[in-house]
Amino acid sequence: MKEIQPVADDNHDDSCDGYNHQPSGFIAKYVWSLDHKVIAIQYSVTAIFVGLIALVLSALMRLQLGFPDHFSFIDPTSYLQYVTMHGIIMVIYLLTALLLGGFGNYLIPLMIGARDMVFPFLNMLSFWTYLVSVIVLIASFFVTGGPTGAGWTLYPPQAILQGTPGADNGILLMLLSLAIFIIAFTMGGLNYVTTILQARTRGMTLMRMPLTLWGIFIATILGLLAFPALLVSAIMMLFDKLLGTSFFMPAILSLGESLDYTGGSPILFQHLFWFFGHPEVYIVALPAFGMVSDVIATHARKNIFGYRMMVWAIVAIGGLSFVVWAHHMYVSGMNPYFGFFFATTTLIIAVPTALKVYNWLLTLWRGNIHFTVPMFFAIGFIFTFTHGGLTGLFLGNVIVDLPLSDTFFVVAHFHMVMGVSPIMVLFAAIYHWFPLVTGRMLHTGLGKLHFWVTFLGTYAIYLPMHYLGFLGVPRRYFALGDTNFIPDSTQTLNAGITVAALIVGVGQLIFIFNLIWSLRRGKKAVANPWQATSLEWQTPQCPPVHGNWGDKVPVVYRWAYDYSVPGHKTDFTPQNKPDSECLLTDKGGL
Ligand code: HEM
Ligand SMILES: [Cu+2]
Repeated sequence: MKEIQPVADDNHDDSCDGYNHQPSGFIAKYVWSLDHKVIAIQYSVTAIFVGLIALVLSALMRLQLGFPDHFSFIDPTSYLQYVTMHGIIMVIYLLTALLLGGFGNYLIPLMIGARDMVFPFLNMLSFWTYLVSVIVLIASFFVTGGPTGAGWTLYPPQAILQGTPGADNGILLMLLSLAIFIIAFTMGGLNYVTTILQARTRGMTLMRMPLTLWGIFIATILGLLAFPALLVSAIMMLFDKLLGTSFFMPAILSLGESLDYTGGSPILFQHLFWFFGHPEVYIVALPAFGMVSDVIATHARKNIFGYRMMVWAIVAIGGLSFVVWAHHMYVSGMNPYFGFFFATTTLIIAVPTALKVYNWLLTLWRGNIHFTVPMFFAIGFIFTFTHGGLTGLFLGNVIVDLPLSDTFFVVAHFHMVMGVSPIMVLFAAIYHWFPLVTGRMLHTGLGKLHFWVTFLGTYAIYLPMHYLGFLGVPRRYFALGDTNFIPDSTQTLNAGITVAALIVGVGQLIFIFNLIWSLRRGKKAVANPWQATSLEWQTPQCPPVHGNWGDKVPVVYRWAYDYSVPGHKTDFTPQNKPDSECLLTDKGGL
């Protein structure tokens, strides 16, 4: 048998072979780039761009809901298409892509002290595949019949039957695009997991990693386990549509004629979809939890309260998120005993989740809080997340969920918990890491204005929406018509919500302006402007260049939360500083 030759361990390679020269030429540097930082920016810009499309769609829906009969170009068909495209773009093509493809790519190698991802080529391929999935998705606006209007949950049988908007081409492109997205995600995800497990620098044990990385790491594992369920359902539904199989299609009479389908199970689709769909909430939430922890610790100059608890809470939430999916299906007619099981597991998730909220608050408690823009957004997140989480506790109970299901109460709940909250963290993160990425600071005044418009606007939109839900206003409805159990006053409320939504929407222009303006004109950032401890801020050049670490990768001596440690020279001690360089006395300080 041939002997296996040991391969050189180049994880801790101090030489700079292959890294001391930047790729030359615009195309090699910015288009077909293998550099994780460039790929991260490509992912982020694409995600923000589609996110803006989804924002415009939400404004169109709100216009219709607030001022019905005023906008002739919005008809019932297009309303359903807006709902669907808005929902799916926000959840998958914006949040998942920006948090993992964008921030995951940028931060993983830098925070663990690596030069790049372990499979840079796969990483590049992941972005281009993602771009193809976005193009296929957007193409559905331009085909006959337009995009699908089946709702972001794409439930069969209606998703592929005549009568549903986009039942011919729109749904095909949607399913195809999702399949391509999942391929892109898998290429990126395997890379993130392998890089975190294999390429950490000397001294960077798992339990010394910043929580940002723990969030990204566990979220990626969730994605790798959950997305396949969506992939198979998308492919099976494509077969139902194109080849006439009946995986999800029961025998159906349509307009008096029986269709060719028989024997399939629509409920099976719901199980598969939510087996993906619920973990998806945490694929978005866990990276946000991680990043907000680091923002809070840095801007409150305090170590994160209960680091180990925080890590295990992330792991526990990740694990539990796979056994709660059917709380989205209480009204599906499944066996009532299932409801009992899923309500219990759902409520158990509240324990590690609440623990995290307490720990954020305890980190702030008596901290030296700097009211920077990232800190504003981080505190905003604690508010919106707690509010969204609390209504989740209600909806987790079968009895409460039954009357509220498919009303605006649900819309308000999930927007608070997985719409607004992760976006708050994304803003915190962008204001926090922008100086690292670009070498310039974002404008603080504009940032605070952006925060207040977004934060107060969010409450103006979503608080009254809970009340609409109590009144029984159904979701995914173009117009309410003469519904006599719904009072006329809901119309006034809806108009108010729309005005708030438009203000929030326009308010995002402040942010976009700030991004573009600061990129060229913003104040030049000093190295490590927030005086943070984690490795991404300790690169020899700021912003970091190709290969990240010059000719020597860093060695790690401590965790990422040595803030305000008594006996240390400064109120922050970077992870790569040995004791000999940071203690006040050489006898070991206190
Ligand atoms: C200012 C920001 C936003 C506004 C004004 C807004 C507004 C809306 C409206 C009016 C609907 C349709 C309600 C209905 O008729 O059933 C909706 C649905 C939805 N939104 Fe948003 N939204 C915003 C941001 C977000 C974000 C950030 C997310 C990310 C998770 C998101 C996820 C969804 C989802 C998943 C649906 C359900 C789609 C469906 O029922 O198929 N939205 N949104
Ligand atoms: Cu769920």
